Amino acid sequence: MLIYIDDLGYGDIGVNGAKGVKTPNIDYLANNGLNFTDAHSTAATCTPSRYSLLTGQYAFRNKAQILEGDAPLIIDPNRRTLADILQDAGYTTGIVGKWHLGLGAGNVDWNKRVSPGPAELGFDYSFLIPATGDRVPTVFLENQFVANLDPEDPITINYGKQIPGGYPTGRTNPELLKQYADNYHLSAVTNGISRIGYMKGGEKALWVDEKIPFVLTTKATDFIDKNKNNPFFLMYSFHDIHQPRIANVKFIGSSSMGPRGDVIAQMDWAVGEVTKKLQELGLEEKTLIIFTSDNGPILDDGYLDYARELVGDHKPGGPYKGSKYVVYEAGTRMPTICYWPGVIKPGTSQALLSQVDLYASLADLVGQKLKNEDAPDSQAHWDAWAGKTNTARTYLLEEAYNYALRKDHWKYIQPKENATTPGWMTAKFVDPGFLTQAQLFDLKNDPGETRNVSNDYPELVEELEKQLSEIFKNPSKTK
Ligand code: NG6
Ligand code: CA
Repeated sequence: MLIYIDDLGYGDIGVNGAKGVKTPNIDYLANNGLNFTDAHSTAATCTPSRYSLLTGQYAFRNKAQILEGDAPLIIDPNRRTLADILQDAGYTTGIVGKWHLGLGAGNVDWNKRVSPGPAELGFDYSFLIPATGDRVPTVFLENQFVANLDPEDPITINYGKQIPGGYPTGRTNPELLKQYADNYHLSAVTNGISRIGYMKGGEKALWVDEKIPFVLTTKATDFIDKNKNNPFFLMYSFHDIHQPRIANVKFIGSSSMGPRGDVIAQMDWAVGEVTKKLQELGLEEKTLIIFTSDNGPILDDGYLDYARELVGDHKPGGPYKGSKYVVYEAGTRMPTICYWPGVIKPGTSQALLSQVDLYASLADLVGQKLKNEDAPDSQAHWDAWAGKTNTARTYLLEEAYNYALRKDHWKYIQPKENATTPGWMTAKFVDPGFLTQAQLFDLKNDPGETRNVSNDYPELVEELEKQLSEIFKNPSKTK
């Protein structure tokens, strides 16, 4: 089972030093499993990370970027995905929660089966938030049909302009809003929250944000129940802790950090529910749980929920610099736990690993041979995920608005010249979106990336630059 959290930072869990919120259920997995200190998502944003996780291919090779809610599926159904591998190995496969990889082939009709989608990529079951919580359509899709859709009230969405008869917008009707948003998130208002994009219809199918954790957790535990007698793979892909951060009343005030902390507590509760389900069914010792996140933390991402003001001395990125979107370590260094009682010994691991490696590593675990064209950037490191060795990758690519390459404790950030940081980024970040200077950091002595030593090690910079251009040109699974 893969538990994939959205926008959770390295320092947002108790075992990694969280201050303003308690995460007892995640801490339980970490204390009784293997807690990784240097495991990475492939990118500092969602779509690219998910793309790499499922395909074993770096996102830049397919120009994967954050997608709007009406974008076509970005994974070619002919490509063998991680779900295909597990299906081929006899597992029943399911995904519950955030998708954000696009759906259909353009001009989607949301009132019919939306295809291609998860089924065409090897998932036997799907229950999806199609894109993000802050993008239309704000409805769930079950097996690629909008759940609870009234055929008399069909859905249309538009990312360009208001649809006649569409939901009012946050711009025209701010009095409808329960959480105010910036100019980029002021379109269709559903459930009192304005989103990116315009929408009409589907009123009975609209999700209620406060209930999302319960709906998804029930779908996840139902899937486990149904498959308790056969091998299964469940990807429980959380909406939490992405914005809009609208905690259920049960969790309001459960942290000292306002909505962002409260949805961390809510997410931790849901992790506890799925873990408990496995225990109840006696499946704990038969199930590998991987817990991780798709990209680094972010305080203000467009809604007025006072995350920045209330964070106190809690450090969402732990000791690391940067955030979601940004190439510094906190952008991709993820809270990561492997839990499998009886198989994986409790402890911590410093192994340098990327989520792109889960593909080949899990294929090894279930005995599936990869074809040459499968998973071009995925390295098989099951022994490292299982804690049998601390040695894993030599090189590791980090994708954001810049590219960076890790080699052991060294980190090289490639400069991006003549690039313009998007306006909404400059408004929000102290660190610019694009970094225009070459930077080299020695993370062993400077984990916070404060001293650029590129001038002291010109040969290393040259080697890492060369290695990067090699990765850009060729599959990197053997490097
Ligand atoms: C950004 C959105 C942000 C969030 C993010 C996706 C703007 C200005 N900002 O483009 O609100 O939705 O995309 O987050 O549109 S992610 O975790 O799915 O990558
Ligand atoms: Ca994310």
